[in-house]
Amino acid sequence: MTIRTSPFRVLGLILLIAAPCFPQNFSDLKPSSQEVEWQDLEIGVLIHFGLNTFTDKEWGDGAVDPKVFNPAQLDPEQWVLAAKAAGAKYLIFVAKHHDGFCLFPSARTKYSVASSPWKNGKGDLVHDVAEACRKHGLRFGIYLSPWDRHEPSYRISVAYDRFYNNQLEELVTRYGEITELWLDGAGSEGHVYNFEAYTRTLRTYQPNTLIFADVGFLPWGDIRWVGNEDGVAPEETWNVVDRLGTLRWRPAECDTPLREGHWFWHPNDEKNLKSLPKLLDIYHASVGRGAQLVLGLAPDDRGLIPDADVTRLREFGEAVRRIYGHNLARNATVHAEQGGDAARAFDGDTDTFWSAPPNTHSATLEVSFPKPVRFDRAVLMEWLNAGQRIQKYDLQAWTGKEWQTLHAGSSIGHKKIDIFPPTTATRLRLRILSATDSPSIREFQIYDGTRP
Ligand code: FUL
Repeated sequence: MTIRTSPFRVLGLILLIAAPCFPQNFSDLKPSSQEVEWQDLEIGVLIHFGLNTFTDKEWGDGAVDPKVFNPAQLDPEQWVLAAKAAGAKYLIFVAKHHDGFCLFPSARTKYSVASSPWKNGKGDLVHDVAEACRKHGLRFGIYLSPWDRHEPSYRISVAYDRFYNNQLEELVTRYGEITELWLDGAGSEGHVYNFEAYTRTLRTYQPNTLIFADVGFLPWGDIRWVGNEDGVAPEETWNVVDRLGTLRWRPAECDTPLREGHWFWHPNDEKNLKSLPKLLDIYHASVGRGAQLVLGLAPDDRGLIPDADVTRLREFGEAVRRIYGHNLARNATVHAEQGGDAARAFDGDTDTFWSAPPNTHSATLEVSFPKPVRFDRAVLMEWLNAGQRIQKYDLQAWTGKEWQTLHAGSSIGHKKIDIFPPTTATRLRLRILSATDSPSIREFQIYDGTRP
C-alpha cells in the first residue's frame, strides 16, 4: 500500500513535533474553566485532625496506637459552619497526614479510624466531612500525604506507589466530587513518586479536580504553593509560571494556620491564635494580591473547633463583609476613555466585564461622584478567561487642580486590593498603562474601609 502525503501534512507533522520548542507568550496562556471557577472561591480552609490532636504533636512518627483516637463530641458540621462564617467557600480535609493514620477506613492499611475506639471502629470521617460540606454548600478537597511514616512499603518506591495509588483511588471513588487534591511535599526529599500514575487515577474518576503542589515537587500541578506558610503572596503575582522554559497557568494558593506555627490543635495554645488585624493583613496579602487564601483550622481533642477560634473566624468574616460591603462606585457616573460599556466593570456583577477595543494596550476607566466622597481603597478584578494581560497601572484622584497618584501597581489578576491614605475626591480613575493585549476589567470597586 502506498501512503500518499501532502506538503501540508508534512508541515503539520513538523509543527506537532516542534511545538514544545516554540516560544510561548505569558499572555497567550489561559486558565482552564475549573481554574477560573476555583479562583472565584477565594477563601478555603484546611483541616488537620488525627492522632497528633491527641498527642500534642505536629508530625507524628507513625508509631502511635490508633486507640488514642477517640473524640467524644466530633461534629464536622460545626467545622463547616465555622469555616463558612469566615467566608470560606471550600474545605480541604487531611485524610492522611505524614504519620500515615487514615481518617477513612482504607482497605490498604489497618492504621486508620477502623482500628480506633471512635464509633467502635465503624466510623469514616472523610465521609462525614464531605457530607457536612455538601449539606452547607462548601466545595470539598482532600490532602493525602505522600510522605507516610507508618507504611512499611514506603521504603520501596514501586511498592509504595501501588499503595498510594490504591488509597487515592479509594478517596476519589467514594466521596463524591473532589475540588482540590493537596499534595504536600514535606518529608519527601529524595523519594521518587510515580505522579503520572497518581494523576491518571485521579483524572479517570475526577477529571475536574485541581492538583495543588509545590512547583518543584510536581511540575504539572494546577495550583502552586505560594512558597511560604505566612499567607503572603508577592505584591506582583502572575498566574502563569515558567517551568524552566514551559509556561503553565498555575494560580497561587497561600496556606497559613489560624494559630501561629500550628496546623494541629495543642492544649493551652490560645496565645497563638492570630489576631483580627493580622488576619485582615493576611487577607489583603493573599486574596488582595490575586492569590487564594487557605486558613488552617484544627479541631481539638473533643472533635470541635475551639470556641475562641470559632469567634475569631466569625470576626474575620464579618470584618471582610463590613469593609467590602458598601461599594461607592455603584452609584457613581462611570466612563471608559476608549469606549465600550464601562458600566459592566462597575455593576458588582462578576459575570460581566468591560473590555477595551481590540489591539488596545492602554486604557482609562473613570468614576465621578456628584459630591466629594471619602475612600481609602480600590478593588480591581481582571477578566482572566483570555489570559492575564495587565502589567502596569495606577489609580489617581482628582484634587480639583490635578490628578494625584494614590497607588501604582503592576499585576492585577483575579483580584487586587489597593489600600491608600483616606482621600476625599469627586473623581477617581484607573489608568491601565500597559497591557499585553486588550485589557478586560470585571470589577472596579471603591470603598471606605474606615467606615464603622
Ligand atoms: C506542611 C506539613 O508538613 C504540615 O504538617 C502541614 O500539613 C502543612 C499544611 O504542610 O508541609
